[in-house]
Amino acid sequence: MSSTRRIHFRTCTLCEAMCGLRLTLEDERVVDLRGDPLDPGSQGHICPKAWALVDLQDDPDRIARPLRRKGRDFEQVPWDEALDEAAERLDALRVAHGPNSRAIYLGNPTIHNLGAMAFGPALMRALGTQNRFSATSVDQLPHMVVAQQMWGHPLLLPVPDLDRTDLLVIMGANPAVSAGSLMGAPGFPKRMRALRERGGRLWVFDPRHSETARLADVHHFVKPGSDGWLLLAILRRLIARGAQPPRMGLPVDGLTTLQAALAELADFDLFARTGVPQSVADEVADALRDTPKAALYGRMGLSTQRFGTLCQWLINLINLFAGQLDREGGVLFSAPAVETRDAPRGMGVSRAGFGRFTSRVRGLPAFGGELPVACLAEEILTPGDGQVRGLVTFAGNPVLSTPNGRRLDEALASLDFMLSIDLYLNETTRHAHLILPPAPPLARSHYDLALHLLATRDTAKYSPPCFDKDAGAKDDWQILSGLARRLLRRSGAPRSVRATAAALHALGPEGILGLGLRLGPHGVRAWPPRRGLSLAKLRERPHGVDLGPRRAGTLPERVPKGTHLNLAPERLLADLKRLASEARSSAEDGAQSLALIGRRQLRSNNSWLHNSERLMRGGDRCSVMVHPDDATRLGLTHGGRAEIRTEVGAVIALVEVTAEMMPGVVSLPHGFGHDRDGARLRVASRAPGVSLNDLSSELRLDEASGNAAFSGQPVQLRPSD
Ligand SMILES: Nc1nc2c(c(=O)[nH]1)N[C@H]1C(S)=C(S)[C@@H](COP(=O)(O)OP(=O)(O)OC[C@H]3O[C@@H](n4cnc5c(=O)[nH]c(N)nc54)[C@H](O)[C@@H]3O)O[C@H]1N2
Ligand SMILES: Nc1nc2c(c(=O)[nH]1)N[C@H]1C(S)=C(S)[C@@H](COP(=O)(O)OP(=O)(O)OC[C@H]3O[C@@H](n4cnc5c(=O)[nH]c(N)nc54)[C@H](O)[C@@H]3O)O[C@H]1N2
Ligand code: SF4
Ligand SMILES: [Mo]
Repeated sequence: MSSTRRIHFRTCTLCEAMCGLRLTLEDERVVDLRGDPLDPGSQGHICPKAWALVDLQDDPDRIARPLRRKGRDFEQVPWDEALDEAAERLDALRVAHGPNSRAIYLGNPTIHNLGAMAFGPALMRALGTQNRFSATSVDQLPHMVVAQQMWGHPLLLPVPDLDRTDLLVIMGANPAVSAGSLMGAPGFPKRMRALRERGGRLWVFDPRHSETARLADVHHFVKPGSDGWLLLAILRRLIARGAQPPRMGLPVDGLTTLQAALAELADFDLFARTGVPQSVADEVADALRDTPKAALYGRMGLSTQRFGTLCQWLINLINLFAGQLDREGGVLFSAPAVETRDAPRGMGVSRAGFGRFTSRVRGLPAFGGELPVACLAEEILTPGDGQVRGLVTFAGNPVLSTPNGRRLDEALASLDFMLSIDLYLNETTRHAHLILPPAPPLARSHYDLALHLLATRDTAKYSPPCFDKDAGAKDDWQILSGLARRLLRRSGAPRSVRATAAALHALGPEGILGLGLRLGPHGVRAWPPRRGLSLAKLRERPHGVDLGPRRAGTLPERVPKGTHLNLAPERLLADLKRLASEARSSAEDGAQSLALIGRRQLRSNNSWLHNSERLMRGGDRCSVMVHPDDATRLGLTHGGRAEIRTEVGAVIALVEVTAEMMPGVVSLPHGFGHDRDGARLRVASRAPGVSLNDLSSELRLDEASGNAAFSGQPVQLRPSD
């Protein structure tokens, strides 16, 4: 019998790089997977994680049917019964305790999922709760806050012009491993080689000599959490040398206020605060200004620290004063084929910024209609009016991914009702009363509605499903929409609201995408109709479409009408004062302690690809990295074990002694800790590791945004058996 062979092209949905994949199938089994050289964005690049898409498809642990808790176990339930029950139990909570008694948490894979992007907002509207949480507040919230405060659009984020810049300064990011974040950077090492070949330079500031630092011309250790000072020193040098913001095509507010606030700051000893000499800050400032094409970029290490928002504000200001904001070779705004002017609302993010409401227990402000996830556990555990009694998790694993995960773990066990829409029975979903599993990534269609906004090149690509769904399986969008419509019916929503939900359902993700493409800047309305982008056109181009290099000077067209560029928003000025007051009180975290930072690995993705045999080869990787001097002082040996303790908890991990670390800093990867009862993760539980977030405190926040401040948490280490 002859075998049937076919080739399938699609976009990888695992990270922001959006790599083009080329899969070869024989008799419906994937026998080869490689980068698609004709994909205009990734140009043939892929990373080892891509194979995990195949592993997900075949994983016997992946949930195939809805599950209902029965005692300590789960039983299968038919779809309609499961959806009806979910709606009934969520609605019963509304009737008894009001809409805010139900919370929702959206995890990171939501953004990589066409159906979830298109129908997540429908579920949120139907729930009508203020208790909305997501991975945003353990990730990129500061960037959104700063963009909203400076130019009124929380999702319009400047992205380095990687392929044209001649100087890239990276602080607190490791794109050689992560493939870039808020900077889709497939094939980052190759692109850095190209930078070097054209005479360009890469400078890295990181408390670890990371994989990215290894590619750099210059690497400096910087004390975790101290980058605000370094950035301040750079900005002050620029201004001292007479730099002025160039014309941006928008009225500029706050210049004198900003200059006055900077002038008011007392001088400080940069080296003592950061470990970086003043001369280096001066050099960075001068190089950013004197190199015609240069970009400063800061990511997770900066976003998730106590002054994360301040850092991102200063980065924008430095790029602006150096003449690199919205400039070719500097940092640019992407122009996706599906227009983003209304993207915030479309994606369920309110443009309202801060101040609409605050969290019940701690009074943390909501941003964009969402509360910081660091306060989710207390909202569940604290009795009283408005207490959260029901929770929906969608594509998230907050027990491992949010600060003080142990406390949340306990909180979840106390809920009246928890629904998880997820592929796995893991550390979080084990608490659910109902689990609704979607079809896996290779069995669904894809278009990146959000991530093109953050891409280093404008492209568009539609991927049809590679496999048919199993009989009786549902896509995420069908689950979200099905649940939303049931909730609307139960709560007696007006007929017009229900009709809109029904119309959207009838359109489905493809219909919504098709409309978005036609109405977007490259759609049929912009070009002669035959040449414009449409879904039909994308279907004919399986490798995707290149929309050309990104343009400079687009900020004025992209922001809401009447927007001024605000250099000195009050909230950020207040944060500058907060930083300065720490200088006076010298609030360094305990002298005896080390500073803890996180780490990402090439063969791992947050908390959820640890069930892939292929990625997990090679034993225990959840090691704590320690500098040799610290190891000697503390009596720790390479290959031995250490207890790592914070005010929140303690874990025991394998010790890796390495001069990669800055003295005084230790690093543990995040996303591990797969040893909890009731989870069904056969591969992951073999090398479970420990959870970094059993150590992080939910009280340690970037105050300006409410984002979790992971970096620089003080820890104590001692030898353990
Ligand atoms: N392989 C792989 N790729 C991924 C992921 C993954 O889990 N695995 N996750 C994806 C996700 S969700 C995201 S958001 C992105 C994140 O993408 P990145 O931001 O590039 O990734 P991180 O590895 O978190 O990089 C943070 C860097 O900051 C350093 N750092 C920590 N604290 C500080 C500090 O205080 N100051 C300075 N200057 N540096 C500091 C760390 O040592 C580390 O090198 O990666 C994405 N890509
Ligand atoms: N200490 C510390 N904590 C961190 C970080 C850190 O660097 N340090 N990084 C933070 C960052 S940047 C992020 S983004 C978060 C991630 O935090 P989360 O988003 O909460 O967690 P993930 O590990 O991404 O878990 C994803 C979940 O979605 C499920 N899933 C995967 N694909 C799909 C799908 O298509 N549909 C559905 N319905 N479910 C799916 C998986 O089974 C898994 O349960 O972690 C954050 N936490
Ligand atoms: S870099 Fe990201 S998008 Fe590219 S193959 Fe790896 S996981 Fe997929
Ligand atoms: Mo993330």
